[in-house]
Amino acid sequence: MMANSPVPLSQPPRAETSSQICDRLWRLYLEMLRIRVIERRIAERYGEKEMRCPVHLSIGQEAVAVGVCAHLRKQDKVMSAHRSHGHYLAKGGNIRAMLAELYGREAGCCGGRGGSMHLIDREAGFWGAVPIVGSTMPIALGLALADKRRGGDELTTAFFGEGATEEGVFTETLNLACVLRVPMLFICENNGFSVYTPLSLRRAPDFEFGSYVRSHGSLYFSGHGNDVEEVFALTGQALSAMRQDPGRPCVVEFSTWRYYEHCGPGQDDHLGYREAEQIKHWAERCPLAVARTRLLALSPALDPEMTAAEKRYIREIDAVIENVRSSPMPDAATLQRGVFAP
Ligand SMILES: Cc1ncc(C[n+]2csc(CCOP(=O)(O)OP(=O)(O)O)c2C)c(N)n1
Repeated sequence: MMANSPVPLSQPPRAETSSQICDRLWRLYLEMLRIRVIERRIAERYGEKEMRCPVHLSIGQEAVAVGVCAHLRKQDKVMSAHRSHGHYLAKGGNIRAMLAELYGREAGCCGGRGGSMHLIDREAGFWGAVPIVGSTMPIALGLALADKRRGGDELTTAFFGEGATEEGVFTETLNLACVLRVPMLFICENNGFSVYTPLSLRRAPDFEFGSYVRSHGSLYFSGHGNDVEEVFALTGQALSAMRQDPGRPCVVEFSTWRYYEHCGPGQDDHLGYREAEQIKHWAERCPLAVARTRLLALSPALDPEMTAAEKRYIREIDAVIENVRSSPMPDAATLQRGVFAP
């Protein structure tokens, strides 16, 4: 499991052999494949109307979740937003608790009350997904600040889309992190759209996100989010820059693309809000296909192993789904649990 990497953040990376590089890419690929298979199954079974919550699939964006989380230890903390399945899984979140949550079961990670947008697995260091756009960031900053005050060495990472950076709370959180010198990692997944609205209608043509971030006093990196090796390498650079400048937060922006509709199990390119050329551009850059091509060039013998791994993940997710479907619904007597308002 990539999420529990034995390499502490405090150690700089060593020079690697090509077999180590191939081995790492293989593990990154497998983790992306696992997430893809799980989300594809969610999409395929959604029409049965047993998952009664909205789903925001991250199909197409797996490389960011996997490449970033591969650097994190179990005790490092991650928070996410409405599109959180990939982050939860890449951080080592319990798959049965996630599926049970989507199916509204008692065994769900929120007791079946939250659904897809409220995942949490603190044991795995996944401190929660919050679907109020942008609101994850100050909570994550609070976690990071608490760790800093306790003298801990845990790293807190917040994943969010570029739409969240248009909320005032992004500026407030980033500013406070810089002022209080809290070394938090902000990972922005820029898929170009806030629901149906492209960036070109949301930012002035000369708006420069990196300069904006840096002007607060934060570190900033950007790169291709559909290349898992680049995500891994860039995150490594970001962490190393943070180590060299203790107390400085860092924003890393990755370009990427969601292949499915904003919310739901289908595709919606027929609606015409994304240009055919963009769709083609990103279809040719599927993060799994990019990694697969590179892996096969390094080691053609992996081809049958890829097929076998996919079949294994499908069997595993199907078994989890059947187990979850036969598990109990929450007891109606507990309906008010967690309700604080009168
Ligand atoms: C404060 C707030 N405003 C609006 C919404 C409705 N909404 C849900 S997702 C979304 C788009 C978010 O875009 P982005 O942050 O880029 O993430 P993406 O969906 O592209 O992954 C919006 C506007 C919300 N959930 N919360």
